[in-house]
Amino acid sequence: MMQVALVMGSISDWPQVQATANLLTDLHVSFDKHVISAHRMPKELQHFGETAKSEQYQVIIAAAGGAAHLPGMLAANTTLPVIGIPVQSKALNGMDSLLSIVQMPSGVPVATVAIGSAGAKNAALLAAEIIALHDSDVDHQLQSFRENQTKEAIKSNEQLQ
Ligand code: RP5
Repeated sequence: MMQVALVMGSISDWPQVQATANLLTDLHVSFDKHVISAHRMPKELQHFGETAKSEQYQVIIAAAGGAAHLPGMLAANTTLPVIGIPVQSKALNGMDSLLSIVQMPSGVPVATVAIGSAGAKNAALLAAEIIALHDSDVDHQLQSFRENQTKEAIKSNEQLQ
């Protein structure tokens, strides 16, 4: 029983999604990984969305590039929170992915993070913040993450000398 389903539209997305997986691990969030292509595996996509709640997932993170239907179609098939990562595509540098994911019409939300590396990390942090509402260990890891980040930012002043 995993807390988060980490789904990507293609194995070609994995190099970008790896940052999400690494941070989820650091934050003690349990997850499993899936390639589900919206256009190549439409039946599997529907099944995954429909059964995600009974599989006991609490959050779905979905990364996709180009005409990125995956996060929206997963969201259409579940009421679990879905976080969408716009993969940085080659042709349009991820603007296509971003607009496809963020512009969900009213009624079916996808929490969309930034294109590429920042978004991949923030997706993990946002998922962890949701999980932390009911998981004190994850909450503690998030507090430590923030404290370290602040310390490093303050310490970076030393580089100015
Ligand atoms: C999307 O199409 C995937 O999320 C990927 O970003 C993009 C290209 O996929 P491949 O043709 O590399 O499999 O579905």
